[in-house]
Amino acid sequence: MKENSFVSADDIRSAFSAAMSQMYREEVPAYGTLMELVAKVNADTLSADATLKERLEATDSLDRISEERHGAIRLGTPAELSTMRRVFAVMGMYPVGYYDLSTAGVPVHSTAFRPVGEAALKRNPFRVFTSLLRLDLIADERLRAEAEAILKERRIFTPAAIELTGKAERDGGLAKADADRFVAEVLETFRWHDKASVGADMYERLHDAHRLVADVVSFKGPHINHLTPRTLDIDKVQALMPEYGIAPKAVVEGPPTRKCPILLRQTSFKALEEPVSFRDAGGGWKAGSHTARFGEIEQRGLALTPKGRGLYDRLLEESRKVVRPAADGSNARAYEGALAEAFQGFPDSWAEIRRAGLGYFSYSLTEKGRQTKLPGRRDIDSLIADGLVRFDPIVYEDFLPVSAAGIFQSNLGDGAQQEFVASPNQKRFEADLGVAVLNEFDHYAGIEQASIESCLRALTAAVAAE
Ligand code: OOG
Ligand code: NI
Repeated sequence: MKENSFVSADDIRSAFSAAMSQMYREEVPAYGTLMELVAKVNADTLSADATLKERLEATDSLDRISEERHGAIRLGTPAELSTMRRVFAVMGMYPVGYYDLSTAGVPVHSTAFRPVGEAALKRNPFRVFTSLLRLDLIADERLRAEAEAILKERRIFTPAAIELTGKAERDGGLAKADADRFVAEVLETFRWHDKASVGADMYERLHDAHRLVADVVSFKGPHINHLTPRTLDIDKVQALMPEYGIAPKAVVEGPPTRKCPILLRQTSFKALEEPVSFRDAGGGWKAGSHTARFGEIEQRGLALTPKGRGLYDRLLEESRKVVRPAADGSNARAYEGALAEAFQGFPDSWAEIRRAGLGYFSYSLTEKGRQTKLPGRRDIDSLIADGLVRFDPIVYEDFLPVSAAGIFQSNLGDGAQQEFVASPNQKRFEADLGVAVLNEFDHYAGIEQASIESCLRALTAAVAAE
């Protein structure tokens, strides 16, 4: 009885995503401009491409596009990460995937909190790329100890956010008034603070160790550092950004332009230098600045199987052996050329990709399939050949480590390039998180399999019902 009065986790997530978008629009006006540009390009793309529109409608995913965004935060301690996990769970967001960014010279490792399961994703696919700072990668032991001591003292969640999270866990959900309060309280964790919690000297020392260390340690909380809308044509948005007064990063990360989009393509505009003040010895404030918040857009395509991902990784590496994109954009055209050349090796029609087992697809009955009754089960390929079943790409909901590294780097500036010994430590991350992360491939395979089962059931159930 009681459960009926709970707001669903999906609705809480939707409300939270909308509140976050509103807050970021007020805090970073360029984000609002980007949202307008993306909405325009998406509308133009849909009116020019009837097949795409029909496909999105048929798979019930047209509505989610304009609602769709991801954000990113960087946390300082294991305790913050495990509490964040509990908070996101109230919104139906679970940790999927492990990303090691030490290889790219960024002292963090990460996961993405996101909805899992088709229905939840369709309702609202809001995701948060969540990184945990790795002080173990910082060489200066004294600084490391000082940073740890500072982080240990801070409280990134309001008491009410913690209390409501506990209540949701105990009762199995939140009623309307509590859910509203939960959204408002949790939003506080993501808010920008223009007063640092350290002095300018300490900030400088942290900054010298790595700009990211300063970003995490110097502030009261893990301000949201970008929110990323989903576009249906990233090349067009990239080309139009300067007209809207936004300077894009040199190259689009991820696969090249293709007829059939795969995985994820992303581009961003550089982080803004914003005024902040630091504590001074006399108890007053000293003016300074900090650079952390930026804008990003992304185009999502087909989720790849381990075989398809293997091919993607190999082709990407091949192209980067030919040209490594420079941050200043000086070799951007050459890089795009090398990328397009390398990806000749990746089939560019849905049918070929499916036949080669490179991607995950969702299967559904065609009109003819709905009129048909079969005496027994048949294999899916022959049902497609007979026009009874159609297949549509399953959207990639996750992130790409090489792309994420490119996004981090473009926002850290060239001066921040640093070498760390590659040291993925998923076990440590999961111990800090308090659970194992979900495996993304299992998840897509499950959605694909369920869609096949449901086609077969419907085709044979028609007979049973006769
Ligand atoms: C996260 C960068 C990664 C993406 O979309 O790959 C990311 C960060 O800068 O904190 O958001
Ligand atoms: Ni991002």
